[in-house]
Amino acid sequence: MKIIAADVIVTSPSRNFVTLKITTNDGVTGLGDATLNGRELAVAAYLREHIVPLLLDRDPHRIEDTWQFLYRSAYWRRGSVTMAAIAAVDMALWDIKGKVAGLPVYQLLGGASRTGLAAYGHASGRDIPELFDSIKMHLEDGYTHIRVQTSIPGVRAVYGVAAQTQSSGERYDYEPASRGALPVEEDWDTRAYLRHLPGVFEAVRNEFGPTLPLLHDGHHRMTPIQAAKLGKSLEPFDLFWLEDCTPAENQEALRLVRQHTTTPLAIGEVFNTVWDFQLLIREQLIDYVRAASTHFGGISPLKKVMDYAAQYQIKSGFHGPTDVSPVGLAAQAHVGLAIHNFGVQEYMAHSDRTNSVFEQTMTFKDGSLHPGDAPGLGVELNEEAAAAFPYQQAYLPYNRLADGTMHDW
Ligand code: EZ4
Ligand code: CO
Repeated sequence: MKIIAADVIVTSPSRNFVTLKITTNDGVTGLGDATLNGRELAVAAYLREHIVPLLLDRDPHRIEDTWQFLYRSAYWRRGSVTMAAIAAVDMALWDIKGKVAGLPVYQLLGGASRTGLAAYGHASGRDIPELFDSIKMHLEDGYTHIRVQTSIPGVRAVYGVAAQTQSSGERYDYEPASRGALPVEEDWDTRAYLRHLPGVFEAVRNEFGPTLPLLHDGHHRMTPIQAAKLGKSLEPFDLFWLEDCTPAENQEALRLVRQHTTTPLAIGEVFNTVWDFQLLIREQLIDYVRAASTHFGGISPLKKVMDYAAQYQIKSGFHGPTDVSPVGLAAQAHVGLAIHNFGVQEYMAHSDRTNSVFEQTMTFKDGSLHPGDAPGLGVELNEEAAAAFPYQQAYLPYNRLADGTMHDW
């Protein structure tokens, strides 16, 4: 069996997605997600110009060898563009192997370790009543774990807070897909945030009781000592996790945070490789691995990092925002179903329009996510539907402090 074609499809049903489709001489096709939010076309070009020519005539069954070949032969290692491109190839080859075997990918990874995946949804509110409504709506939708993000007095726009009131089943975008030529500028004040957040979690616990697992994303905005202070001040509210409390390029910062708080920590959505987690796992500085199959080189390295993490009782919490396509989401759902040390899956649900382009066997029922039992990943791209939604330039927002200083968004 050999690869006879590899096509890169860019489509924007609700937001931009880059998909690699590999075709074999037997007519089997496999899909991979290569979406890098805000820098999509760089990955599309990397694939088209530098990877597609290398795939032709290769044996699609040699997943590990192809991964190592693409990683090592580039010489210039790691980086989000390279690793998203390699991820797409890896996923597409697992998809093909599953289809040829007649098995869903999770069966090839060792079979199911559970009946389905617990998932967390994104609740948010500009004030407490709106936040409570959003939490109730997510509970009604079946979510068993809830991420809580709120506005902060004095700050105009905050990451993770929907700008409009949400209603059940309605998709919202707090991090556009803001169509336009330039990224949107937002503001930030860490001291105001640290003062405000504990009271929000106290109110949520008072309203919803002690058992509901609550999560929060700090989105890389704090210094180590600020993160330590926040973790400590949230301890009475028993968070499931505090995510990205510091910009984790400085991994040693987490030693300081760890010394001060027992609030569980989740990190790694912007990491690209197994090696990015080496110190954090070895020193047990985190509790959850936040990698996404799409930005991490695919299914193969995700399985490897989780097997390493398992030795330290560190669990998965794979990154599943809507900028990970249904293909990327399926890829990590298969891993999550198979590994022993699954924690929780982030699940925002794609728009109906996105789901009309990516036809899926994935189900979310009674709070449990399942990739389905179709051979391969369980996602097919409707190319005719995809063609109706051409690429639209879109950037993530960015932050400035009150005095104009750039800050992490
Ligand atoms: O901001 O994926 O936990 N989830 C997140 C995401 C990221 C986006 C960036 O494209 O932090 O919402
Ligand atoms: Co995050």
